[in-house]
Order: sequence, then structure tokens, then C-alpha cells
Amino acid sequence: GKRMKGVVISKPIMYGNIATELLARNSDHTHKWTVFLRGPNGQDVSYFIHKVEFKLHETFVNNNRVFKSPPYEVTETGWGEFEIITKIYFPPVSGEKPISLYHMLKLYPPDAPGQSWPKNKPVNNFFYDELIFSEPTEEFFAMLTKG
Ligand code: SLL
Repeated sequence: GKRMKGVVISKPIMYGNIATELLARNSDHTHKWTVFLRGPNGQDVSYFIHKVEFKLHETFVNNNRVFKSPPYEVTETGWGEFEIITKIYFPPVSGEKPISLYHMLKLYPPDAPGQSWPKNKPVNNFFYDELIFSEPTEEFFAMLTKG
């Protein structure tokens, strides 16, 4: 499609993870966690996204998790922190290359001397960001402005 000269459009996103400690353990797994991509207040972002891949550490079975529809999230249990690559693909009419986000999965609460973190309190590690599209195709612009 034809690209729209001089047009820049940004879409807010939120991504990252929450984690809780497993209190009843029957393996070496210490935490349950969820990594996700969504709109800032949990809004839908699927109207301009084709698919989302979460690349987990190779110690996970089928470590490349692919989602063609929301919710774009993976819930797992495990024992360690590692970097998750979230690769966002846009619809073919967009002519856009995929965008990769790098996120450190966080399981452990921040160190606060003299303070203890309640056992059942989730650890949050997520971020607000925006995806910026320069000179989108007319077709993609129509999709981006639909939401
Ligand atoms: C570390 N470099 O040593 C990191 C790697 C990998 C975590 C962490 C696997 C869970 C499962 C899992 O939690 N891997 O076996 O399903 O801390």
C-alpha cells in the first residue's frame, strides 16, 4: 500500500511480568509468573497486531510461544530469572518489520534492608512504552486508528 508522507502515529503498550512465590512446592520450581503484552489499562491491542511471540529460556519446553490472538501472555512456573524476547508482528498490509522487546523476568522482590516482603505479595516488573509508526500505509493507518 501507499505510505502516508509525514504521518507518525504512536500506540501505547504495557508489557512485563508479575510473579508470586509458590508456597506449596513439589518440584524445584519456586515461582509462578505471567509475562504479557497489552494496552496500558488492559485495553485490546489486537486490532493492529498480527501475532506475538514470547521467546523463553531454553530450559522451557516449546520455548517459543506464539499467539495469533489475545490475551498475549504466558503463565509458567519456574526457578530462575532470564531475559524474555517479545516479538510483535504486524499485519502484512502494514509493510512493517516485527518489533522485539527485551524484558528481564523478575521473580524476586527488590532488596529493602530491614523490610520483609510478604510471602504472598506479587512482584511486579512491567513497563509502559509506545510503538511508533512512521509513514504507515493507508491500510495500516486505518487499522491503527480504529481502536
Ligand atoms: C539462571 N540464567 O540461572 C538463569 C536461567 C532459567 C529458568 C534461568 C525452567 C523451568 C522448567 C526455569 O525456570 N528456567 O524447568 O520448566 O537463573
